[in-house]
Amino acid sequence: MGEPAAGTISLREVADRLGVHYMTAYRYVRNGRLPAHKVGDEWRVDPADLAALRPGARRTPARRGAPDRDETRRRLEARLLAGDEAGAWGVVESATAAGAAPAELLTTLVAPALHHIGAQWAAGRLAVADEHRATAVAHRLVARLGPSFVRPGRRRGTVVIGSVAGDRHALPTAMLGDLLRGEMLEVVDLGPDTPAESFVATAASVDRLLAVGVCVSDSGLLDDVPEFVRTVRAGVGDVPVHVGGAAITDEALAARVGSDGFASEPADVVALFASPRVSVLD
Ligand code: B12
Repeated sequence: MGEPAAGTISLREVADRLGVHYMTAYRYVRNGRLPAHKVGDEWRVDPADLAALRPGARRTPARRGAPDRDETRRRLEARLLAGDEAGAWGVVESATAAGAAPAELLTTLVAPALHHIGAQWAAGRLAVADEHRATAVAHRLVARLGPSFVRPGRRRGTVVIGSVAGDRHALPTAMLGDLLRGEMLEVVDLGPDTPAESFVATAASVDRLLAVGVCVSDSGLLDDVPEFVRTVRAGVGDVPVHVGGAAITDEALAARVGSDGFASEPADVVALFASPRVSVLD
């Protein structure tokens, strides 16, 4: 068991300093309002974070009654990095209670938290272990939110999505899949590191195929993508093959790797897959 970091205080002391019950202080930690980390069985808090929690020092919401989106994202990010699923879910629930729809939870809360974690890692401020721990919790949040995207009714058609061979990122297609399901599309998500042949075989096995989506997060794989897309395209006939994700930064690059379309904003991504120009298949 590690030693508490110098200067940090226990939750009991937090409760004393705030003049609240121990369980109230604990709730602040679990719902992400108060950053804390665990040493053995004990939560430790930096007094600077405690000062920021005091009413006088609290951030003013952007709009009266509206939760501050950045603040909520920061709270979620802290819980992800602490590996605290219950606390992270608490943040998601409080955003839901404040009116956020499931798609908004993914696009304005979970994805931005992950993007920020990625940027912090790239800047050398987080270790890869932190990123792994946060991703594991994010996977569980996405899984818990999954059923809320499924509605009864006729599907517009099927899309097959997955990450390009060699790309280990699984969350982008999991989240993209839910956004598309929420728009009445049937989604087959092949997950990370999918061979081109698996895209082809799956595409041949589904009803009313509308489009294929290849996700590329790691730009180190970009050289292989044009050949990959050619193989997929040769196997799926006239169906559009879209390439997107963190490594596909603009339209020109999308075209260069052989994509039929480009979109980066969530609403445009959904529109790209649900585009009427592919409705001939129905
Ligand atoms: C979690 C994570 C990991 C985890 C993945 C675990 C898992 N099970 O998924 C682990 C630790 C394994 C990992 C590994 C690596 N990672 Co990483 N990772 C991330 C991180 C933090 C989050 C990814 C994520 O889930 N994002 C959330 C999703 C929802 O966002 P999104 O991908 O942008 O998707 C949205 C849109 O792009 C779009 N979209 C997604 N797919 C598609 C497809 C189509 C067709 C379309 C139209 C749109 C679309 O819709 C989504 C919803 O809006 C990102 C940071 C980031 N900016 O995303 C880095 C990031 C993607 N990783 C990065 C890197 C460099 C790596 C490594 C190379 C690091 C290394 N040296 O080992 C390895 C690569 C391993 C490999 N071969 O794949 C870089 C990539 C930079 C680049 N473009 O090349 C990023 C951007 C971090 C950074 N800022 O530098 N990573």
